Amino acid sequence: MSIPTVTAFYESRTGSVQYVVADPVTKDCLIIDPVLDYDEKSGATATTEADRLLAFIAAEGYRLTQILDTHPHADHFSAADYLKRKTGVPTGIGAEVVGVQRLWKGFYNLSGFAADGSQWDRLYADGDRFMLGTIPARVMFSPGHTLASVTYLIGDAAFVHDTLFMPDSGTARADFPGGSAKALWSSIQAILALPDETRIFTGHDYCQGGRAPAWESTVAAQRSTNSHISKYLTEADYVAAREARDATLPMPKLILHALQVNISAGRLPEPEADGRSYLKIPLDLLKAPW
Ligand SMILES: N[C@@H](CCC(=O)N[C@@H](CS)C(=O)NCC(=O)O)C(=O)O
Ligand SMILES: [Fe+2]
Repeated sequence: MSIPTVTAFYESRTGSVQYVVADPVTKDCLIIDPVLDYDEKSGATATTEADRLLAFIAAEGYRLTQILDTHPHADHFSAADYLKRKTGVPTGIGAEVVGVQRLWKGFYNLSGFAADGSQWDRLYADGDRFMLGTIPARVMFSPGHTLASVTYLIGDAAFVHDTLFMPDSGTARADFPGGSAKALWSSIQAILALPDETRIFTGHDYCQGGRAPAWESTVAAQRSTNSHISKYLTEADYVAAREARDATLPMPKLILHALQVNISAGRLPEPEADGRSYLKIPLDLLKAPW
């Protein structure tokens, strides 16, 4: 079994986990789900998190080969575009991102936007394979949380992002536009069918009960102790419970900020005549919390 070296970088503002995954033999590495810092109160952006990843890669003597996202995020900006401009390394995401682009192109009324995935260098479909140095990798289409979500299975490590969280935190929500609790259930079953010892790396941790952030588990641990999986034994039970819980959750505070950036691979809006970029917020599009 090929065992990549996985280093996680926790971003506490949004509870996101960014990964550098490396082949210890060749020192080839890739990045999964890098975060571009954004403070919605001031509108300020920064590249502190992304630069932290690059500094680590340089210090380890790794060679960066790809910059990947698991899905267009609803709670933070992707740093993929920044990292690509800085390093020249190709970006990638699941091929169904085109569906998410179409949805949000409509929601934001972006008439000139190319909803064809051309903002990324690689669009990965279910079953696509690539190598990380000497380590084989496979892409699993994992829709549900979004209609474009993918899992990257790299050697013995599965980067499942917002499907399974840590076992004490259950599973991701499925109520964003294009989400589906039924699809999420199927995606989770496919992940749980991987070998027991497969390492599972989640994309978020919200520090359940105030514990320290955590991101690594195994298929065996998820199957036996995940608070949603071990409780709901049938698809119908899971879907009912998921939909009931999702109905109580407010939208992520950055969803309308983030999607317009993330459907462009993390590119900030084109500067206007004054040289400044502006975000667009559609009113009365999403459900209110009241
Ligand atoms: N409070 C967070 C919520 C973020 C959120 O909704 N996260 C998604 C993943 S992008 C999720 O699945 N959350 C599960 C939950 O809150 O139970 C925010 O406003 O950003
Ligand atoms: Fe997400």
